[in-house]
Amino acid sequence: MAIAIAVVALLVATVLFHILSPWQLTPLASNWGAIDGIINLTFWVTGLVLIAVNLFMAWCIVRYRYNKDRRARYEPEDKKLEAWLIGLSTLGIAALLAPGLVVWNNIVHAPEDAHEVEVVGSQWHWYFRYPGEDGVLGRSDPALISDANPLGIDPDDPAAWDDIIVTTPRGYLPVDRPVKLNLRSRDVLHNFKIANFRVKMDMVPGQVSHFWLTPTRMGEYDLICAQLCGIGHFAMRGSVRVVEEGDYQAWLAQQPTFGELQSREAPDLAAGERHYTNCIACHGNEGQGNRMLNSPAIAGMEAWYTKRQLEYFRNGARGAHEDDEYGRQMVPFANLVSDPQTERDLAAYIEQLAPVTVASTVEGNPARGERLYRTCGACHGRDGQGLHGTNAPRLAGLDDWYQKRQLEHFKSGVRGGHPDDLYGPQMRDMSKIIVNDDAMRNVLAYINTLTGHEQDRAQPELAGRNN
Ligand code: HEC
Ligand code: HEC
Ligand SMILES: [Cu+2]
Repeated sequence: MAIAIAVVALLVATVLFHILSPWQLTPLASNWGAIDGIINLTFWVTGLVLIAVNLFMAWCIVRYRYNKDRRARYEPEDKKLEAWLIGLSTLGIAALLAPGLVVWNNIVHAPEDAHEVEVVGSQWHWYFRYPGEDGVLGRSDPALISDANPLGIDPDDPAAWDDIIVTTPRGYLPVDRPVKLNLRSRDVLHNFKIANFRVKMDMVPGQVSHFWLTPTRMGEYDLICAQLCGIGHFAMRGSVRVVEEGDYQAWLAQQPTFGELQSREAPDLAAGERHYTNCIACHGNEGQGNRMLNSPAIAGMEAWYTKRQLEYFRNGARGAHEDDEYGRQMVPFANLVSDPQTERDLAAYIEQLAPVTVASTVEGNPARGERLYRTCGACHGRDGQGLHGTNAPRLAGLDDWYQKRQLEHFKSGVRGGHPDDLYGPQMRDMSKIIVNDDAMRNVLAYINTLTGHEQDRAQPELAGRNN
């Protein structure tokens, strides 16, 4: 009897938990209410079976409890009962699966009037491509992927030149317009998932998978990767903002086209050198840095990273936090170089300065640091050389006192916490694996031993195709 009561009590608790649980579906923001319908149907079918089976079990425990006058009979065959059981389970399972087939069929067949957008997954970032004025996405080929052409777009296809390339993990979609999403991957399996849209889909290297939806609700939605895709998987986050058509067009107009990116003039190093005179006072005439002025060595810093930081100093994503007294010093100087051509020239000049050997100021155990650095190396490169593919800068040749300050700032949110900071949040998550001062000293002591000479070995599939 006690067991029967326990079974029923457990059943009641389970059902109540389902109804009262704080973990419910996020608000629906697409036309795929049908998915919610299927989820509900699944809950109803499995829920009714759960209730029936448990009540039956409790009833059996009471009805057939031990009685010394009763003898059990062995009855292995009961055709009628079996027919009933098979019939009912068939119905239940068909009810579970059949509507899914219909909905799936809808999800992968975009309506005629859907516009196309491409999303590309990469360890551990998202890229977007919009078709431009002709409404057609140009051809792409993974073999064409390079630093200057991160999505491997085919320059020989005239339809590609007006394609709009978004390299930040933040895309836009217009509200109430059906969109067909074409999904690609640059490296391994990823999965495009926005919980509010309800649908998700794998991104398979070498293939284009697709589905469609109509965003129905304005707002910004978290985009996550739902496929365990390597060490930084959890940091692979982005967002999609659903806005009015007008805001969408205005945003698109601000993004560069593939043609613009390809035809940019080569940077002018002499002009870069002239602009660099503004920086010498703090960063030194050879970019060697100056500890007294808290200014790090920047010689050899990758141009893409320098440009990103200067932009962050200007738009407040870096250096605006009230506790960022050193970052704040950079803001006026970043403002000096807001012209895109000036910034390109200057960044190119800094990149070709020979990296300096920095003096080590921390004492730690490099052997221990090496273990911890294996995780860092997945993004920053095994030799600390920096990997453009993962958007993580060079660490070799960067002063340890400066790195320590940055890591502490990432941990406390002084850096990487601003809503306009698109790459810092990843490093914020990662800084938390440095659990204490010892770990900090050890990993920095190890980074001090790195030369940064090694080429992009952590991503051979990208490096091999650069030429
Ligand atoms: C008044 C001194 C000063 C001047 C002048 C100055 N900087 Fe800086 N810069 C700093 C400081 C201090 C930091 C470190 C900020 C921090 O700790 O977050 C820095 C950081 C940077 C960074 C970020 C480095 C990294 O590894 O993320 C870049 C890039 C940079 N400066 C470029 C420049 C350029 C280009 C100029 C000239 C246009 C310039 N700086 C002029 C003081 C200066
Ligand atoms: C998932 C990828 C990833 C991993 C793993 C990772 N980082 Fe980073 N890290 C980044 C990115 C991206 C940035 C650039 C952030 C930005 O642009 O502001 C960065 C920036 C940094 C910076 C600031 C560099 C500068 O010039 O200011 C330091 C220092 C750093 N990382 C150290 C580490 C250490 C140490 C580890 C291991 C404990 C680590 N990172 C692991 C992605 C990663
Ligand atoms: Cu992924």
